[in-house]
Amino acid sequence: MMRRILGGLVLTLVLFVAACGDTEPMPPATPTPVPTESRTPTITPTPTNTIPGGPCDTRTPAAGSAVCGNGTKEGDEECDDGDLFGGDRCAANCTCERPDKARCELGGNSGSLVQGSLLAVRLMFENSRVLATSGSPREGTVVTTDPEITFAPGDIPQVVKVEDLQIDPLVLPGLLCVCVRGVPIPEEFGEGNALTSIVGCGPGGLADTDIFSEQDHIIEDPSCTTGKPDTMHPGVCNGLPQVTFSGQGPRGSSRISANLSLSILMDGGRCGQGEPPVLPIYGPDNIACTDDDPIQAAPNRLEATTGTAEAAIFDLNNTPGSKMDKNTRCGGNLCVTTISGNLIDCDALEGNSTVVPNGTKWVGASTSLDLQTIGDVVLTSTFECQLPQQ
Ligand SMILES: [Ca+2]
Ligand SMILES: [Ca+2]
Ligand SMILES: [Ca+2]
Ligand SMILES: [Ca+2]
Repeated sequence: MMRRILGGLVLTLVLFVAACGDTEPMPPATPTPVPTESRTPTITPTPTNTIPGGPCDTRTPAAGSAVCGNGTKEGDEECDDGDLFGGDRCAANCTCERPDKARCELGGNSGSLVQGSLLAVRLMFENSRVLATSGSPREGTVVTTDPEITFAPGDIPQVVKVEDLQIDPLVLPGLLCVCVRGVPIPEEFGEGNALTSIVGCGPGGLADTDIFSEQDHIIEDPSCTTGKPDTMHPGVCNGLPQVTFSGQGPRGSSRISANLSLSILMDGGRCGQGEPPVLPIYGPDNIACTDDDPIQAAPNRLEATTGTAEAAIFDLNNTPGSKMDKNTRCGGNLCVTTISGNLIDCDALEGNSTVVPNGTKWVGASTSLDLQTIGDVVLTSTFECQLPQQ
């Protein structure tokens, strides 16, 4: 079981604005410069791997046991470029990456549900897609230079380049426009990658496919060294978001970790469409959600799975003993704090690596505290691959 602390808020400010409905402009959440990237309006099939299907590492493998990431091609390794990152032709499990990308059109119920005690708001992803670069499965367990990282037999590592994460802005009509961007973390995901994932296509499936996110609004820490001072409730120390991974998913399970920035444009939900005037928040190019926009929020991590994701908040809204979980109410109905995904059809995936099979669904659940007006919220998100009907 792996436990770790996540940095922060995901998608949160959206709901604050959605809820309050007043016209006061909201200050952007810690606007920080985002590394260079560009929004790609149309799909440009230009894989970074320019070696079409052939071997990406022509060295003769050394005999003996293989350690992936040591820079030496050994045993059944197809390549070893000395790192454990993909997106650079040699995947994290030391297999050559496929030259074609696996495409997922976000459809079906793809979107996010943001819930506070008093409301629930749904935002949908439309016209959005993800193109993943895949390695290949290996027959045995892959041992790597990092003892924390191994691949079970049949695991397929994938990455998504920043330019291949094409999420159209989320619009709340009459209120605001949310720009969603992938932001690379080179030291964790590899150069230029905004997302990594593993698909467990071996007989043993995939470990750690259930995700539990919890946050405690009041923690006993007088100097608040293990939490964050609560700016809305002086004297209160907020616990940090905690994420726990557990369980063992069957063949076809997958887990993803993405680094996303969600910037909010207070433009009445126009998102750059329709009649002028053009707004200063669209930047010099007068187009919403491009690199020159003056507001670009700091990125946050999003963990998602084809298994089950659940979230809970304790001492909800600074009230000792109160909580938000699957047994409490959000906006009059039971809160949706547990959400389940759908497995990948590994046979279909391996038969046609350019398309992620229809119905594949990743889900995530996260928490945020002290959103202005609506207080603490649980956010559930769905990423479902649905190719349009022909
Ligand atoms: Ca090696
Ligand atoms: Ca590599
Ligand atoms: Ca507490
Ligand atoms: Ca712009």
